[in-house]
Amino acid sequence: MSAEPRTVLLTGFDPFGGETHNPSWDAVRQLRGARIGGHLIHASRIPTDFSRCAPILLRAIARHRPRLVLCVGQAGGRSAITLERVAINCADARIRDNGGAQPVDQPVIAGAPAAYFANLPIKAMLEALRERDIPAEISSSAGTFVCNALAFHLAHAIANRWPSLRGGFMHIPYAPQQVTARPGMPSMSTSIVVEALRIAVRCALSTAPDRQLPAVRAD
Ligand code: PCA
Repeated sequence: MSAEPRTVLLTGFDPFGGETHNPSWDAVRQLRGARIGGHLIHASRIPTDFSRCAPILLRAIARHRPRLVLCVGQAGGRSAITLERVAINCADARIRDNGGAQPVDQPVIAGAPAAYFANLPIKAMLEALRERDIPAEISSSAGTFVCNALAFHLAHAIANRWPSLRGGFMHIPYAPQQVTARPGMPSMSTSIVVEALRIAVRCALSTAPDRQLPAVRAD
């Protein structure tokens, strides 16, 4: 009998808000077909669109049956990799998504819980990144735009459909080429983000339960 293929699913987003690139997809796509911790990496590109993001994610999970899902998105203005602790059942968009929708104070999933915690070992991942000199923080808000919505859909699917799946969300800073005309705005090169993804995935696959460490980010 052949063993189940051991796989990890990484996702990144389409550009949005007038950008021509989204560094999350630029990083994630570089790991497609790689092996990390004995697992084959699948990569899915997710539209920055409230209504279209979840079906694409859920189809990719059903197809690849990963042990771990790490969704990645751009958080312009943040200076570090941020490991998201929580996803909330609220869509409140400052700008239109790529489909033209701009929900205001809507639930992501009507009737679902107010919030879910990521079931990843985020403190161990934080420590692993910082040990390798990659700036990283815990975040307790993924915002209320499409990234939070995708993180919420993922957590809801884990809670209801795939209880043995581990999954969560990582926000990354702008790439250097996005900040050339934004003086003072922090950025992180895609090669560092790719290295951070390798470290985070390897750590998440090999750590359970999480480490008990104080948070670094206060929000
Ligand atoms: N960042 C947005 C959505 C897509 C992305 O990369 C967010 O933080 O919600």
